[in-house]
Amino acid sequence: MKFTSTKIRSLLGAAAASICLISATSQQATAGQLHNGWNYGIDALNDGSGGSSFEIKGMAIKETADSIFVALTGGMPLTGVTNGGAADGNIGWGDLFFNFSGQNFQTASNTNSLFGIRFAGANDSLAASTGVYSNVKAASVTGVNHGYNSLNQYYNSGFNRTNTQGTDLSTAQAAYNYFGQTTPILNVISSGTKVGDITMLTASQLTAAGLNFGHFSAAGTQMIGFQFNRSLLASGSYLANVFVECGNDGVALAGNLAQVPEPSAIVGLTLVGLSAAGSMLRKRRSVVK
Ligand SMILES: [Ca+2]
Ligand SMILES: [Ca+2]
Ligand SMILES: [Ca+2]
Repeated sequence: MKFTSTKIRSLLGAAAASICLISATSQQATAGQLHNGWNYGIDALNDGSGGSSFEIKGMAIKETADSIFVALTGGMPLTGVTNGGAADGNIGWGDLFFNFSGQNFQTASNTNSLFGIRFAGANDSLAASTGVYSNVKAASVTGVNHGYNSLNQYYNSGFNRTNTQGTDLSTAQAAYNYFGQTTPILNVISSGTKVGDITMLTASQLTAAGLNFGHFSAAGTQMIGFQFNRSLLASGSYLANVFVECGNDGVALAGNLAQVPEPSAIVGLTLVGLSAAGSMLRKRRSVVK
């Protein structure tokens, strides 16, 4: 049998295609809504208490070989809004959490098992600076931000809507099961270990990376995004979530982060491909001779 270079290319192409298929499938296993490489959690468009500034419309996450991208949209600016009822005169975003533990949020918090990301430098987070934190415990700052003391109080005030915490925690009961019903809304990092920094991204950088909340009719007036090193987070199924500082709106997103390949594994895979090609070429040469 003769191995032509076309045949070798098609064999290697098939191998590459099957690797892509595996990684796409693993993300799809637990993701809500995938579009153009981003995993979206689209929030109720009418559950922001206090007006359009407090309305979250959605969260999206994208994983590449070396980075995690996060995007948030709605009416809340990165620097928050002026509010006389808040202790610091400002209400803004809380911190973003990733929970890989499979436990509910309070259990994960009590065992310092959360990852947390402070992305809003002007908020009331107890994390010292913006960045990615591991071994995180969470705290509530709704009380000093003119906010709700529990999800129960928020829903009883008339904000119980379908997709209350996005499409992945769509009902009040699902939110109670995960966050707790009458306990404080834990929305900032209380303690943890800083493991790395984040890089803020502009709306045009996010668009260039394939982000499109408009596909879900969920583009807000504010677009917030950032990027950080893939290796800073764990792998596997996660639930990510963020609330505003007052608890007036929140959104969650379920997904799956692929196993980070060891550098040696990538080299190994490449070597297997090269040696397979080399062996085919050698065979071809021997046939030609
Ligand atoms: Ca909302
Ligand atoms: Ca504040
Ligand atoms: Ca919400």
